[in-house]
This record gives sequence, structure tokens and C-alpha cells, in this order.
Amino acid sequence: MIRRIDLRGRLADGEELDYRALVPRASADVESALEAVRPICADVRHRGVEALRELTARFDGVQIKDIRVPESALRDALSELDPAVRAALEESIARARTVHADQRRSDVTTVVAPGGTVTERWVPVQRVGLYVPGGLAVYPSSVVMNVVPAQVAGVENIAVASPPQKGFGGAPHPTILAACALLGITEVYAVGGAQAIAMFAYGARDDAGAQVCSPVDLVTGPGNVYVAAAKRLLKGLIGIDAEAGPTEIAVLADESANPAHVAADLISQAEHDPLAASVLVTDSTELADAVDAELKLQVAATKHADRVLSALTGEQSGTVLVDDLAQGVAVADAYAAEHLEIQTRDAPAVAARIRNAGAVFVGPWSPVSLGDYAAGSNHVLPTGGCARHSSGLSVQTFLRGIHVVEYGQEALRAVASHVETLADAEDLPAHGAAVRARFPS
Ligand code: HSO
Ligand code: ZN
Repeated sequence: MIRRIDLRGRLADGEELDYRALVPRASADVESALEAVRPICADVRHRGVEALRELTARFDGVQIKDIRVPESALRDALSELDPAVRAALEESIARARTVHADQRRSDVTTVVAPGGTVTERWVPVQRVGLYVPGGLAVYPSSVVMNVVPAQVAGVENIAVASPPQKGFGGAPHPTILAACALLGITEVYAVGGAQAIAMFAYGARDDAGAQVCSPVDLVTGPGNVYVAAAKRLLKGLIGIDAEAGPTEIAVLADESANPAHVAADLISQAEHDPLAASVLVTDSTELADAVDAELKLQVAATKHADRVLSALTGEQSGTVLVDDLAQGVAVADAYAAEHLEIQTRDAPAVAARIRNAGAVFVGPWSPVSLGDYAAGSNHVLPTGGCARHSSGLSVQTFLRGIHVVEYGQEALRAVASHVETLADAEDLPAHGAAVRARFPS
């Protein structure tokens, strides 16, 4: 059911393989969503809450009076939350806090020369907007993954937006509200899609001119292609984490892997979206055949079989057959998966050779679903090959490192001639003069 890309023997034939062109990957189409999103952002910018109400009626089919969810609704959602879900969310939050606490940065002062220091001071972003997607599923776990690093970084002002749900009186899903309440978040908006990103970027006023949502400095969180397009459009005015695409899993496996587990993991991420990508990279045809057989069995029995089947049979998914694990590592690096599982003999050693991945899941007992909910790691990760240059959400996402430069008179004097020389070399003599003015001879 999943297509095969057979790379075996091709290196031996002397071929040079461009793995990035050979691995399965859907072409991202954020560009074509830009035109649809541009007027939406302009409308929110100019007409604020009024525009948000109209866009929400048009895109979500929900009439909302207030875009802001009352705090009482957050408290009610928490008190009505299933105790087992509450316990699971609490565990997820606790583990995420433990891991993210270790990402805190401390200020570092470097003495560059006698009397001359540069301090890197880590300062949290002041106000952030966290986007939690709705769509085919609801994601209280993504509330945790966005909020925890922001809170650990020390962000003072955190707002959350999530699409209103038809069945819930125009509020986001109650489990999302409950997760916000558990984390102490009180500012939540029932707004989704591109319009939510525009609301965060521009802020929004009501008809009477009252500020209902203040603009934020940074927006994070995954979303659909319109959310990604709005982020691209508004980047600069606001900071963004990444333009998230559909979720991806790659599994690098040898014949020691359990095919039932590999198939289950490929299906687990295919469940997100018909456009999700599931990629198996293996040097064992026996394993590939066994995974195929397992996929047939398991897809038939899975709840969201339709979208799983679309994802697995789409051009973005496939099994890549390689000569050996060394080539498997090269393929995995070229693919740069959002999630990469290593299901091989001596998995930690193979994992240590990986350079490009959003997150790596090592060995038979670390499935991606563990990381989605309760490993302590973050699940907002780079997709579409962006793991070649970017990391997932972390405390660092919410911090800025400010260089604080402090030189005394003698320290400046000691380096003044070099500053002047470089200023002259760039034909910017006023730069040199600014230093010389301090040392009249
Ligand atoms: N696998 C998704 C995150 C998620 N899974 C949320 C379940 N809920 C992207 O990393
Ligand atoms: Zn997932």
C-alpha cells in the first residue's frame, strides 16, 4: 500500500545519489495560500473584532459574540474535565516542565580585554500569542507544548487562540480550555486560522474602540496552510517559530525491528492528516514486506482509516530500501524528518550519527506518540525538511540574547586605532571620529 523507492545497488553502480530529490516529500504550498490570506489579514487590521466575527462565521460556521473566552468558562471546563484526562495532562505538564527547566539560560559575561566586557543577557519576549489548532482533531497537548516553554522562559503575558467548535457554543474545545486553566492561562480567544494570526499581529478593537486583544511580539504553534501563510505574511511585524506543515514520521529500521510496532507508529502520525507523511527507511526487504502486511491489517482496524490510507498512499509517504544503515542514515539526514525513530540494533549508536531531525526516538520503547504526549520533549517540531536548519519549540524560542557592551576608558583607548582603521577601510570616517572624539590629543 505504501510505495517503494529502491536505492539498493545504485551507489555500487557508481551513481551519485541526490537523496534530497529521491526521498518522498509533498511540495509545500504555502505560497498559493498567500493570496487568500492577504485580504483576511488586512480586514482584521482595519476592522478588528467586527472582521474577526465575520471571518469566524464564514470559515468556522460559528456566530461568536465575544472573541475572548470568559475566565469562568475556563474554570468550568477544568471542573468538568474527566479526572483521567486531567491526571494525564498533569503528568504531561510536569514532564515537560522538568525537561524545559533544564533549557533555561543564564547570563554570561565575557571579559574581552582588561576593562572591556560583553554580557549576553537573556530576556524573555514580553507578550506571546500561542496558536492551538482545531480541524480534524483537537490538541490540548499542543497547549502544553506551547505554554510550558513560554512560562519557563519567563514570558509575562501569554495569550492562546484556538478555533471555535460548532458543538460547544462557539468556544474552543472544552479540553483545550481545561488545559489552559490547568496551566494558569487566562487569556484565550475563540479565533482560528489566518485571522487568529492577524489578530495577534495587529491586536483587535471592538466597535466602540476598546482594545479586546493587544498585539503580541511573537506567535508560535502549528496550524494549517492558512496559518502558515499568515505567519509568512506577518513575519517581521511579529516573530514566528516556524511555518508548520503536515506532520511527518520517518522510521530507520533494520531486520531486528518489530514490524507490527513500525506499522503502528507509521499509522499513528498518518492519523493526523491525509497529507501527513510516513516514511520507512530500511536495509531489509523482509522487514519492508512484513511492515506492508502489518499496515494492511492495522489500517483496516484503525478508527480514522480513511485519512490514514490517504496519508500512507500519498506521494509524501513511502518505503526507501537502502544497501545498509550507513546509507539509511544519509537518507534520514536528507529527509530531515520532524520525527525520526531509530529501530535498529544498537539504536543509540545509530541515533548519534543523525544530524537532521526535529526529534529522534531511540529504540523499541520510544515511539513518537510518547513524545506527542508525555516524554517531556516538545512536540512542536520543524517539518518539511526545516529540521536541516531549525529546532523545535523550546525555552530558547521565547528568549532574546541581548549583548550588553561595557568598556572603560582604557579598554576603549587600547582598541581605538583598530576601530578607526576598519572605519576608514569601509569609508565610514564618522565611525572612527566617534571614537577619536573621546581622546582629544
Ligand atoms: N504529532 C503531532 C503532535 C500531536 N500528536 C499532538 C498528537 N497530538 C506533531 O508533532
Ligand atoms: Zn501526533
